Amino acid sequence: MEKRLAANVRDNHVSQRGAIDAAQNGRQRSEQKSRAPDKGDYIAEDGEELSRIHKVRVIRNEKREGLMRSRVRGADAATASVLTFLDSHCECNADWLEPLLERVAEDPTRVVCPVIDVISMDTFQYIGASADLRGGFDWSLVFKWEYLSQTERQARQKDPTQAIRTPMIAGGLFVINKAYFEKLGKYDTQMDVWGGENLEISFRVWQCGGSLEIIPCSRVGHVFRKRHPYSFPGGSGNVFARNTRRAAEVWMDDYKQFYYNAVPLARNIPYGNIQDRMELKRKLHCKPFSWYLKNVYPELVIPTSEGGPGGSLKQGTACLDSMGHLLDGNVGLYPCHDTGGNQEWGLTKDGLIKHHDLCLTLPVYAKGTTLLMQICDGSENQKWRHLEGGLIRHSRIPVCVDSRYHAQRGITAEKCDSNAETQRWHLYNNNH
Ligand SMILES: [Mn+2]
Repeated sequence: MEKRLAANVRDNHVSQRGAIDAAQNGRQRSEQKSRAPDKGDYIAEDGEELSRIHKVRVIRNEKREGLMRSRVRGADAATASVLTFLDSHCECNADWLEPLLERVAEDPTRVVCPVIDVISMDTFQYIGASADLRGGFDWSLVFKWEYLSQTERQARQKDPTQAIRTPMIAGGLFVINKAYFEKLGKYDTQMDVWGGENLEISFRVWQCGGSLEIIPCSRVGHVFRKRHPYSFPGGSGNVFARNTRRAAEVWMDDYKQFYYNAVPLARNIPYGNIQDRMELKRKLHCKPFSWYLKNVYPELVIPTSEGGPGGSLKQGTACLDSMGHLLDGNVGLYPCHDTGGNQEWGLTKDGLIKHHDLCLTLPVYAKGTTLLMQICDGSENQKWRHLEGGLIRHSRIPVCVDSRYHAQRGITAEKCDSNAETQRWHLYNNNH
């Protein structure tokens, strides 16, 4: 029984691999075709050789669909009770499948991945990867590998075969019960090309009652490439941000603001309609993102008014202070109390001066203008440069953040003057 199940699954995984091959290699195929063939050249149709393998079924999309819709199409066509998704650029190691199937057979709400070994992009050499890793992310919502904690690594030394709970899956390689995949809502098929779908399915599995595991007894090699070997209609950054926004909007509740703070440009990317996915979340009675953070990924640092990237902007013993004002309010100067709160300001690499999710903004390009706190939108009137000597100059016009009228009008932008004490600001990190 076990063996037959395994054979069926293998059958299905290859058929999906075919579908993905077809989708991902569409561009390559057209390039191949455009080359004038030499006499006697035989150019195989994409997937033709795969389809000669026993039990393999190749499914070709009529047009480019991207990986989410292609995978759903492969999954819909599969007949076995367990699905295995593998990128086309994988090589399975010995006995890779059984440990994965066992975990899913024991509990169909487990979604499991092998340890992903590295196949060299240049030489195809197979290089074993560390099994002390799991998948995580930061607030930019980009997947990253991270080392298990000291305690977890020690526990693993006692039993190196035990499953590793992972907050996120890399996305290219995993096994899932087919009925569970369907119940959970497959993939968000309004996502395009590549990216963000692993984030979305990871949040969904955890928040809706399942779990994600890496199974160290299973190893599959994967070619990690430096860039995508295909084009992204609309640009890879925009497609990735759109997909990621869809995941954040559906699954992260108010915590999505931390994503927008980390990637301000994403606020302006249209992400389409998410009603179906919100309905799915409601229907499955999925838990809130706060539950996920508390129970699955407590290591993710939540930016707060204490700690985090915050600091203060000092002028002698006085500090830049929001004076308790909120959106569209002006800011003032107040004796430093070094406890964050209204005096917590951060200067980002992009040149934003941030107080929580508000940015110090020059609303009009003119000297004498009162600065206001507005939603960070990455626009030019929020970009500043902290110069040597302490001046904070606007990126567009030669005005600097100035406190000389703070008692009357709040902090204003005045003609930059390196001799003016009222323009000299020092950024202090409150964490040290
Ligand atoms: Mn891949």
